[in-house]
Amino acid sequence: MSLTQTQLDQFHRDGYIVVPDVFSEAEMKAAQEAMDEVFYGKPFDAWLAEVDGGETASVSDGFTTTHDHKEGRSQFPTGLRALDGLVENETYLDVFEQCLGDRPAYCNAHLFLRSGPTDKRHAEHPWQGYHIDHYTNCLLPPAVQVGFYDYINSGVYLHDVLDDGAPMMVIPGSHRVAQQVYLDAFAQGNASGGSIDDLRKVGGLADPVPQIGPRGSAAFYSSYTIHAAQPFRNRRVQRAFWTLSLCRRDNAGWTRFANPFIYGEREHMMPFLTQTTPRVRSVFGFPEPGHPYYTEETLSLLASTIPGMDVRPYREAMEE
Ligand SMILES: O=C(O)CCC(=O)C(=O)O
Ligand SMILES: [Fe+2]
Repeated sequence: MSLTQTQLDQFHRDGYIVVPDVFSEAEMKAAQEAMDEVFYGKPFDAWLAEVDGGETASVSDGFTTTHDHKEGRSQFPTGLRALDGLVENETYLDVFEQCLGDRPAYCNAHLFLRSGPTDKRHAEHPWQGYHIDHYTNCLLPPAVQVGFYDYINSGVYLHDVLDDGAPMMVIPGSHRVAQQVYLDAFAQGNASGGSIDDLRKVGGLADPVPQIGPRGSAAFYSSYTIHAAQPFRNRRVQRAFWTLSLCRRDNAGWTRFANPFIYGEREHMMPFLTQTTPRVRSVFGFPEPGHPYYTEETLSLLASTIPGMDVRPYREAMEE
């Protein structure tokens, strides 16, 4: 099974799709047990019972770039077959390939956990926290075209994700207007890097939709798609995702150069990339001056997202 034309059209229109039945019940059960072991050192229910019994709830939510917990490791590969083996699912890879329109190349992958009892991984207000994930793997702000410079993030649902279990909030169609949204937001002082400070000040977007889905689904979304975390209404559940990001292979030099250089090494790499020459930046995957990626809009966004970077050589080559 891979996407029907209708599903593929939906992905291109909305910037995301949740595909059911990509993984089997048995695969998800084994993966969830392994993931519980990595984060809690025991099944979630056993951990929840301890929390109910008054023990201190302690779990490393979300992910970090050097994620070796005392219980296990959450960056790919974890060393646990029930988790690492999910990448071999042919349907899953087919869907990536269809959505990307090219054979895929690896950006990054990790376990992503939000645990109801302890979760703080959301903004205070529903209009806060909207962002694109693009800068996790790529330093090049959104181009006006979609489907070439963006990449695809995916989350595999190890269990049912219901409305009260903090499904991700996604804005349909936002990937197609991400460039303009960020240009406007920076002009209004309403953006910090990849984040929009106040969604209410952004006009013309559709209402956010919760990305619910049954166990065994896989969600796919463009790295330009604007989304946010929301709080758990039911704090007695967790949200356990196995995640993977892949980009187009013909564009991997640009879209994945951030990893590992700015994923785990960001604090060291960013000052260097900001100061260095266009020629050296191109060694790290930036398109060279004169490349059609550079426009007034992308240069404006680059100046906003990499403060201190001298964009003049790129502008001069554009004007030639
Ligand atoms: O999975 C969620 O609830 C949203 C989290 C998110 O957007 C992120 O960590 O980038
Ligand atoms: Fe995100």
